[in-house]
Amino acid sequence: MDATRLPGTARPDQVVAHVDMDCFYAACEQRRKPELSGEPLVVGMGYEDGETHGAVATASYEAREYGVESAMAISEALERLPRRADADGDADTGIYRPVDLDYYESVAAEVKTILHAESDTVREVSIDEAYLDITDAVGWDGAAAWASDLRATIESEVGVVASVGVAPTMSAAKVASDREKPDGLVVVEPGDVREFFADLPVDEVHGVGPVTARQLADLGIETAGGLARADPEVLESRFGERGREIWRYARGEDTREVTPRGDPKSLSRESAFTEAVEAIEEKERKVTTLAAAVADRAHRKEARYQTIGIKVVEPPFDVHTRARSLPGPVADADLVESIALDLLSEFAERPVRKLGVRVSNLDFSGGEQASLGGFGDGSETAETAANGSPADASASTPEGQASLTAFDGTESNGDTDSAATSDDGVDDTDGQASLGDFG
Ligand code: TTP
Ligand code: MG
Repeated sequence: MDATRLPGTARPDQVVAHVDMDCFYAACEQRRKPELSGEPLVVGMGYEDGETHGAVATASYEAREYGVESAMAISEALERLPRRADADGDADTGIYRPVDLDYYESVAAEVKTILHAESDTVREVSIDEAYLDITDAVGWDGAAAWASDLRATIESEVGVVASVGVAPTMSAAKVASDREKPDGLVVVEPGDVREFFADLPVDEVHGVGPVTARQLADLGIETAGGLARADPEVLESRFGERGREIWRYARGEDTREVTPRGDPKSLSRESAFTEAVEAIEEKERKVTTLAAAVADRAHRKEARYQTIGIKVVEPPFDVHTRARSLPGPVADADLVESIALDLLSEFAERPVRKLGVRVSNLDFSGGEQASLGGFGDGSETAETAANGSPADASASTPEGQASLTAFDGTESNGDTDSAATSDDGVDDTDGQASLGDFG
């Protein structure tokens, strides 16, 4: 399809995808306890088992049918959906669980790794949400099929469900991902943006909250289409500069481009086997390929790294991470390979369905820095590190330098910030989600 120029879009052919996980914290709980799937499930912040304090972080879509929603007091949620007393379960009762953020961040990191494999331009905006610029990687012709494949990959590889919106602008993509939640996919092609917005309630326009929506209703504006047709002068006099901004958004105009923030905290590649593999040779082959790919990625980004790690997924979703830190940053593909293989040896006998290699503790200072005093000597460090061979996350290298990091989970937070709990935590994981490329 030919790209149609829209007034106010940053690039005429821009293709933006917005990915947002469905009832994310609840979905994570359901992944870890499949018997919770399909149940009314409430995840409470500041909530403890059996108590009534705290607030709803999220609720499964089954629980939402009882009127339970994010930010509601747990006490109120309990009135709408009483707590289930025993495992057999009564009708019209729900299961309540406390938030386990470390776990959700580890799941989010797996999703983000897949997203970073899809495009070089990914902006993570919250734990369960990201924008991707797929203009070059996919384009309009393949956008719908790509989004459908992406959703399938996330569900099969991570075990949680994403809704995806694809549109020519960030604001339209965000609205689109929300449109058919849960389990939704909406593609808004360039010529259709105005029409797509026309009948939406005005509070779905980016930048319009409940207060502004009420004020707009006073002006007789209830839909995005109505807002788009309103006089921008009137809006500006009423709401200031923001008035013109929401008018533009309602018209599908949005000049923002998807920009990743900051330098990546880590670089990684991962790849799944079609089915679980036990043979060590096959695992080693994959780790060798992944190690080379990660080292190459770091080379292209002019990054040196001080920590080298692997991720091993045992079926179904049992994620193990091992890492080893060096005394100083290096850029050495052989070292990435030898350490990764050494870390893998612990899993020689175990069934594995997915492997990953990651470098972190990145240094972008480039070659101008003073000599590292031998830290760059790969073979020597490799030998030392290989001898150290820490077999689990509590072990340390002989130099006592171990800062063992994880791809996900609590230990990664200070290091890779991979779960992107905030806007500025960008983990440029460059994962390999497809089976073909490295197989
Ligand atoms: P959202 O994406 O807003 O919500 P969600 O993923 O639970 O549901 P949806 O299917 O509508 O996308 O937020 C992501 C997570 O952030 C959510 O699972 C829990 C957390 N959260 C809170 O802790 N408090 C809140 O008020 C909201 C809105 C979300
Ligand atoms: Mg969500």
